This record gives sequence, C-alpha cells and structure tokens, in this order.
Amino acid sequence: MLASLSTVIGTNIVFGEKMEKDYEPLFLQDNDPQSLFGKHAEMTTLNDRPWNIEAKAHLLDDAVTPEDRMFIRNNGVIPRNIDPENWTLTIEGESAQNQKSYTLNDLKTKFKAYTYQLTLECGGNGRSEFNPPAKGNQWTIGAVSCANWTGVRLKDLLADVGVNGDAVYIGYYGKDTHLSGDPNKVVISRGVPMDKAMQDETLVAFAMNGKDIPLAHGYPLRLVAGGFPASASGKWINRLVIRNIVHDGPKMTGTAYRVPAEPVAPGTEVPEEMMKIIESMPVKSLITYPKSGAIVKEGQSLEVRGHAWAGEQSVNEMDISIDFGATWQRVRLGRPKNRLAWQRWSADVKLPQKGYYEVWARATDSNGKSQPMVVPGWNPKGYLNNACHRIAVKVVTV
Ligand SMILES: Nc1nc2c(c(=O)[nH]1)N[C@H]1C(S)=C(S)[C@@H](COP(=O)(O)O)O[C@H]1N2
Ligand SMILES: [Mo]
Repeated sequence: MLASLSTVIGTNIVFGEKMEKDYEPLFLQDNDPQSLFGKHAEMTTLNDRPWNIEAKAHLLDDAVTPEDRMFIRNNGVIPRNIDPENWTLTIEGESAQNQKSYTLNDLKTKFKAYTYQLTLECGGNGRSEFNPPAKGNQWTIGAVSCANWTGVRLKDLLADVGVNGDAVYIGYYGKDTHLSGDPNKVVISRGVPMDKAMQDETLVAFAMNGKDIPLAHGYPLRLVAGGFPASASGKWINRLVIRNIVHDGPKMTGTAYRVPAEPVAPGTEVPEEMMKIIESMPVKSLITYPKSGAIVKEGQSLEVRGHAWAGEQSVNEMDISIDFGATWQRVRLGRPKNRLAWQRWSADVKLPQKGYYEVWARATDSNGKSQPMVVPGWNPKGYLNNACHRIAVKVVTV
C-alpha cells in the first residue's frame, strides 16, 4: 500500500508508516493535472470526475508524443493500489482452449517484445463541433496521441492459450473502478475483432516511450490497438476474454462507440439495430506549428507542419489551402515509422500580402478518401469528426 502510494507521488513518503490505514494523503486529493499526472500546464481539463484532459494542437508538435502532452480519457476512477509484483493477466473465454495467467515478468521474459509507434485517437475527438450537440466530453481536437508502445503481440499470447475456430472477438477487463463506487460494476469492457487482434501491431503493452506506462495511461499493462477508436485499447488490464460472439461488455453495446450504418439527418433518433461498431478511425490531420494566431512579417515565408493519420489506412496525400478551401497545394508528406503511426507533413507557405489568413489542412488516405472541410455525418454520440483543422495567421508590415 505504502509502496504504491510512493509510486504515485514518485518519491518515498517519509513517516509513511505513521499514517492511519485509511488516511488519504493530500496529494491524492490534489486536483491539478500538472502535479497529479505531470501534464503540461496548457493541457485542458474537460472533467475531473472522471479525469478527461486534452491537448492543444500546438502541444502535439513532437514526432513522438511525450507523456505530458498525451490526452487522458477515463470512464471511471484510476486504480490506486497497483502491485506490479502480483499483477496477472488472465486469458480465458468460450473460445479459449485453455485458461492461462501471466505475471508481468512472464510477459517480459517468455515472449518477444516489440515496439511500435501507434496513433490513439478517442472516437469522440472533435465532438464539440456537432450540432445538435452530443452529450459527453466536449473534445475539440486534442484527444489524439502517437507514442511508442512496447509489449508483447496479442497474437503471440493468443497462440500460447490456444484459440478455437469459432472465436470472433477479444474483450478486455481493467482494474479501474466505477464512478458509483460499486466494486461489482464494470466501467468499460470493449475490445477488438479477431482480425485486429491478430495484427502484428496489436500489443499487450508494458512500456510507453521507453519507460513503465504512466499510471493514468494504464500502468502496468494495457492493450494498444492503434488505428481503432482508442476505447478499444483497454488500460490497467488484468483479463482478456476470447469470445465466440461480438464482445458485449459495457460500452460495446447500444449506441456506445457506434454510428448509424447509413447517414442520418442531424438530430435523428437512430434505432440501435441501425448502429454499427466503429472500427478504423477516419483520415485526419493536425496543424501543430505554428500555433493559431501566429504573426508573420510581410515577405517572409511561413513554415507550417503537423501530422496526418488514417486509422487502418495510411495517408497518401496532404494539401493545404490559404484561401478558405478554394484552391489547394500539395505539401511534403513523410512515411509513418511503422504501420498505424501518424505521418509528419510540412510546407513553406507564401502569404502574398499583409492581412488575415487561415491555413487549412486536408489529408487523403490510401483509399483516396479526403477529410471533409465541414463537420461530417452527424451521429447521436458525436463520434468521428474528422473535419479539416485550421489556424489563423496574420501578416504584418515591419
Ligand atoms: N480500463 C479502461 N480502459 C480504457 C478507458 C477506461 O475508461 N478504462 N477509456 C478508453 C478510452 S474511451 C480512450 S479514448 C482511451 C484513452 O487512453 P489514454 O487515457 O491513455 O489517452 O483509453 C481507453 N481505455
Ligand atoms: Mo475514447
């Protein structure tokens, strides 16, 4: 207990053994994401019960997202008393040939470890722009990250357990607790279809950016399924189930992380049977430099850059517009470090005269699909807004 508190605060608690058993030290009651989670001071807190924190576009300029700029999305309460020595991951289920449990040490020593840079975007990123509005966290554009994740391939674990031919889905269970305080209530239990589970890049990860996973992001073990809505990437996982039906845990069913199978008019009530599960996230991009509101001296060219990603696809083309979408110019686009990592793009932009401009960015995926200029298909829960990101720029005379 004391050891896990020390882990949270990052130093030992002098006189800790004198604390009453149920005493809650002040740092646990702290409400500042900077001191609680080490987040950058410019991160935006959308909710503190549960914790939901997003980045601003200019904070995401690094090629690999550092921990302090990574959004946090929680549906419940972050678990506290984590004992990594006794942590186990159990794999079982109707389509499992065996039931097996692995300690962290088993995972680290008995299987080969892989590292991939993986884009994790919340399905609700961009929700704040839908009209009529959708309930839930009003994410703007900052619920996306692309860190390096290290762990074992889910497919290697599944091979070790043995999977029956009728398996269709993998579901996860994590150690976070329900907001109601009811210990028997599961917060969220989603997962991925078998073909996604079997991809090389789908990891049961124990490290992020070369270190233990930060507590808020799933320490000590999480599923990472890049390219899918990040809700598929279960944090604090201690159990995986191999299902012979589409997994039906909390937030897998009903309208959660689902969109209408066919486009609907804004505000429509959509019957559940018309909703389909979100799998690949759509093509999208961000302008991470400069910050919106930048001021440029007349005659100077402006370097503009950002990232682009496309769920299960890759990004083939990147364009920007400085005339409100009337014309577009192709810009430099890098390759992803690996499949499912975002891609760097950059451009030297010439702004013809002094005055106000907007730079709009538009990515096109490997299927030829481009980002829409305006908010796309309204849906009841406000998912999948991949409209073009834009920044304001002013050119001034010196
Ligand atoms: N156990 C558990 N896993 C979870 C969640 C959660 O609330 N509990 N939230 C999911 C959602 S909706 C998202 S978007 C991502 C966010 O991951 P992050 O907080 O590491 O950025 O975690 C997913 N995994
Ligand atoms: Mo999410």
